[in-house]
Amino acid sequence: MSLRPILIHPDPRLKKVADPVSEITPELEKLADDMLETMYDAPGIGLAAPQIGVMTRLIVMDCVKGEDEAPRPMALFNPEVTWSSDERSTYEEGCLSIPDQFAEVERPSEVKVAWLDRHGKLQEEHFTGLWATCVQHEIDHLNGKLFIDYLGPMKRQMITRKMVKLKRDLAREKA
Ligand code: K2U
Ligand code: ZN
Repeated sequence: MSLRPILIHPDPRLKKVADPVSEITPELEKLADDMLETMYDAPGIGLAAPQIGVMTRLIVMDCVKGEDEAPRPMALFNPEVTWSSDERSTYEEGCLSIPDQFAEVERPSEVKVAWLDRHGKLQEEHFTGLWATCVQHEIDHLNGKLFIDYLGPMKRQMITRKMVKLKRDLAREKA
């Protein structure tokens, strides 16, 4: 397994719609393992393939909190929301592609998601709480949508300007 660099907004690849997976190959299984390693290292609780520049409909998650519960690494190929609750919840979201920026985002409190697992088997699960927020955040990444797209234009522009400066400063450090 290997750590993969995470793209920072603004980046055109983060705004593209990712391509569906036709079959689960060993290469895609390795990609999922690399994404889980990259996610845990960040650290994060979710990661979508476009965030490491791979335009494929694959997301990984592990929203288990605290040491007492066993981790639950998940890899979802071609994930789709099949049902969402009328009830909505607000969560202060962040994003590994928009470091150190947080804002409240309102989303359906619960969702049902169908996907292909790493064995090519169709799965469906009802997500609630942080898992529901995370899976919706990750599926948005597959459709080129970022959490800042739910904010007003002023706040979105302020965060984008901060990221442009961050990328300029990082580039200078490397030079
Ligand atoms: O997709 C990503 O960038 C990883 C996201 C996933 C996420 C965002 C908002 C709400 C839930 C999940 C995060 O950056 S992972 C970092 C994190 C950790 C704990 C709680 C919220 C965010
Ligand atoms: Zn994100």
